[in-house]
Amino acid sequence: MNKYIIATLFAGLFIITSCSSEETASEHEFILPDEGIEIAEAWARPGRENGVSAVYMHVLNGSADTDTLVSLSSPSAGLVELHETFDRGEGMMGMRESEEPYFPGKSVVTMRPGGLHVMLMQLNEVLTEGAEVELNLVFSHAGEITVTAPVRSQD
Ligand SMILES: [Cu+2]
Repeated sequence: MNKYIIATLFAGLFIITSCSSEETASEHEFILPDEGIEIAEAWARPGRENGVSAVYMHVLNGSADTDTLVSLSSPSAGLVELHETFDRGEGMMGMRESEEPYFPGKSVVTMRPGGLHVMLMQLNEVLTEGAEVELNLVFSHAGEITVTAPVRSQD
């Protein structure tokens, strides 16, 4: 093996490792379903009664087409919305309802703290660590999916 080949191998290795950002790394941890949508590793934050919580998860769309999240509900919350986090400027972060509830085909969308999340509002029960929250997601193609998310304080 001459010096040129070794240098090329190292360069290739560097490109591979530098490309594996958090987002692409999580895509490779999951095997997409043959069709439709699967939810992986859902979890929820603790919350007080009448307060709020957030649910995070990986949405695996195995279908070739983009799917749209058309409705969200939970027996534990009066109001459930898909939220996105945005930069309000001056170091302040805000969140608002996502106007693009789209999940591209053959890909994984990750909901995580500081990013996209399902917001539970008007909680009708206390969500303590170790409890579980049921969440119903309705997609235009994949239909209704019910997820049981364990409550924990850290991701
Ligand atoms: Cu939110």
